[in-house]
Amino acid sequence: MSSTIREQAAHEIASVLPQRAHDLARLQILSDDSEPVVTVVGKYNHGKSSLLNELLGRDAFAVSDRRETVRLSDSVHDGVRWLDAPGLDADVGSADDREALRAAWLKSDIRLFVHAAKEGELDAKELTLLAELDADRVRTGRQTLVVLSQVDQLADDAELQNVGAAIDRQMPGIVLNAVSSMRHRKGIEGGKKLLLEKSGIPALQAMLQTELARVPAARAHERALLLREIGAQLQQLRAAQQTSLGILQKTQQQQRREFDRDLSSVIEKVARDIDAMLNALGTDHAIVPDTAKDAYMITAGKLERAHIQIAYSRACIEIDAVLAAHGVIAIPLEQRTVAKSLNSVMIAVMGVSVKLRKDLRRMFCEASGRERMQREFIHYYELSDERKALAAQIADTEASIAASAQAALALRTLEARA
Ligand SMILES: Nc1nc2c(ncn2[C@@H]2O[C@H](COP(=O)(O)OP(=O)(O)OP(=O)(O)O)[C@@H](O)[C@H]2O)c(=O)[nH]1
Ligand SMILES: [Mg+2]
Repeated sequence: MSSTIREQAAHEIASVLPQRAHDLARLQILSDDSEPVVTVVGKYNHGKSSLLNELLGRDAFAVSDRRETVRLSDSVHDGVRWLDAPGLDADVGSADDREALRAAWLKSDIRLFVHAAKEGELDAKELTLLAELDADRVRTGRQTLVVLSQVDQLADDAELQNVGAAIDRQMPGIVLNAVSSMRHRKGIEGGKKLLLEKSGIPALQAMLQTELARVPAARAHERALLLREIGAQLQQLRAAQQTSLGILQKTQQQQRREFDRDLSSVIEKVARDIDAMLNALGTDHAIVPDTAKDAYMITAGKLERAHIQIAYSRACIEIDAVLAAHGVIAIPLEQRTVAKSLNSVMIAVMGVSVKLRKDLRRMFCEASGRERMQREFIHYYELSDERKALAAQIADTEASIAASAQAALALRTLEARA
C-alpha cells in the first residue's frame, strides 16, 4: 500500500480523534518497515553525542563542551538509525526540549537515557522523564537503557558505587549501564584492551544488540496495540455520537408533539368561545353601514364591531401565549419589515383586525380555517430560532457520525498490512 494512501487514512482518523495524532504518526513509522531507531535522551553536556560516536565507532555527531546539539541529526549504521537529540535543559518547554522529546517518543524504538555520573542523583525533570519512559515501555514494549556516562570523572569505584546507590534509592531496581566514552576512545586509539573493557561500551553494545533483535516483535506488538486502542476509541466515539443524536432527535420530536398538542387545544378552545359568542348575538348590525349622522353616536353596528374585535383580540392573546411558551415570537429575519409591531408570527398568520361575523366564522368555526392556522403556526414554529438551532445541532451530529464512519473505514486501511 502506498504511503500516501496511509497518510490520507491517518489524516481522516486524526480529524476525528485529534488526541491520537501522535499515535497515528507513530503508526505510520511502524508500518513502513524502516530500520530500527536508537535515540539518546538526557540533559545537555551529559555526553550523549560522544556516546553515540563510540557506539558507532566513528565521529558521526558533533561533540563539544558547550551546548552543542541543537537539532535532531541522524546517522544510519549497520542497519540501525542512530538519532542524536538536543539535551533536555532546565528551561522547560523550549523548542529544543520539545524536539528532543518528540524524537524520543515518536521515532525511537530504543532510548538511551544518558545521565552524567558526576552529577550524582537524578533531578526532578530526569525522574519524571524516566517514569514516563518506563510507563511507555510497559504499554508499548519500547525499551529504555539507562546510561551512567563519563564515569572516568569519578574519583574511584567507591564513588561510582555511591552514585549508583543514590540513584537506586530514587528508582529502586534501576539498571545502570556505567560507561566512559573517553576511556573507550583511548582504549581504541592506544590498543588497550583493558581500558576498552573498563569503558563499559562493549557491554552496552552487547545489550543494545539484544534489544535491537527484539525490535521487530516490539514493533508488531506496538502496532497492534495502537490499532486496537484507536479502534476502541473510535467505536466509543461513534456510540456516544449515536446516543446524542438519539437524544436530540427525541427532543425534537417531543417538542413538536407538545407544540402540536398545545396549539390544537388552544385553537379548539378559542373556537368554542367564539362560536358561543357568535351564537349569543342577535341580528347582525355590523353589515349596516354607519351614516354621516352616526359619527358621534353609539350605534348597534359600532357596538357589534367592537364586540367582535374584542373577542378576536382575546382569541389572539390566548394563542399568542401558547406560541410564546414554545419560543415562537418573531417571524424569520428575512421576512421582517421596519414596522416592528408587524413582525410577530401572530400578525403574520392572523392579520391585524377582524370585524365581521363571517370572517370570524371562516377563521375559527370552519375546519379549514382552523387547519390553516395550525399549518401556518407550525410553519413558523419550525422556523423559530430555538428549533433551527436544534436542527443545526442534529445536522452537526449527523456530520460527525459520517466522519467517524469514514475514520473507521480509514482504520481498516491502516490495519491492512502494507
Ligand atoms: N571526561 C569525559 N568527558 C566526556 C565524556 N563524554 C563526553 N565528554 C565531554 O563532555 C562534553 C559534552 O559531550 P557531548 O557528547 O557533546 O554532550 P551532549 O550530551 O551531546 O551535549 P549537547 O549536545 O549539548 O546536549 C564534551 O566536552 C565531551 O568531550 C566522557 O566519557 N568522559
Ligand atoms: Mg550532543
